[in-house]
Amino acid sequence: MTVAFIGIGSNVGERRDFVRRAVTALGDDHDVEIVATSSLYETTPVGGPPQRSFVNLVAKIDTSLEPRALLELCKAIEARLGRQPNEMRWGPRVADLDVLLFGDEKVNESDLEIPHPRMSQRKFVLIPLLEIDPEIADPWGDPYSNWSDEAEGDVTLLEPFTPHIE
Ligand code: PH2
Ligand code: MG
Ligand code: MG
Repeated sequence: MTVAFIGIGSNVGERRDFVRRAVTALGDDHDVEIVATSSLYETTPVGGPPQRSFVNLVAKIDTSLEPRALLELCKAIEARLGRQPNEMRWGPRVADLDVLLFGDEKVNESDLEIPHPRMSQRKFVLIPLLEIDPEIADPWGDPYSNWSDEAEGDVTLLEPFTPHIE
């Protein structure tokens, strides 16, 4: 089993519901156990066109999947929640699930980079991540708390996470 962190965001429709449903779907997978979830945060969009603010959360999981299988699971959940393929990069989305960290592993492939290559520049990732695990460091031992002051975007606490009830 490996501890991994997944960043989840939504800025279309019932944003909180999409984030909750994404967490539920992750936890429903036989090979994933949700260990902790951050609060829900309202966050200003970073990059992309002018668009609605996001709701973001980070989930800490324990998984027996390999990184690529975890990526495929994230994509399948996005599709199940109604995400359209070929949408604009960094544009509006009902659900985005990104593998942020996977144990101490480093992955450098064209469609999968771990740690997530932009996570240390983004408050909407760092603030929820540090809420769950204030001591968390990258695979080279550099603590993510070093980055949170200079990172981009504004982040406001919305509410604690409560699971989605079907
Ligand atoms: N996701 C992006 C691009 N910009 N901004 C915020 N606030 N939250 C996101 O989840 C987000 C973003 C690309 O996936
Ligand atoms: Mg993303
Ligand atoms: Mg993504």
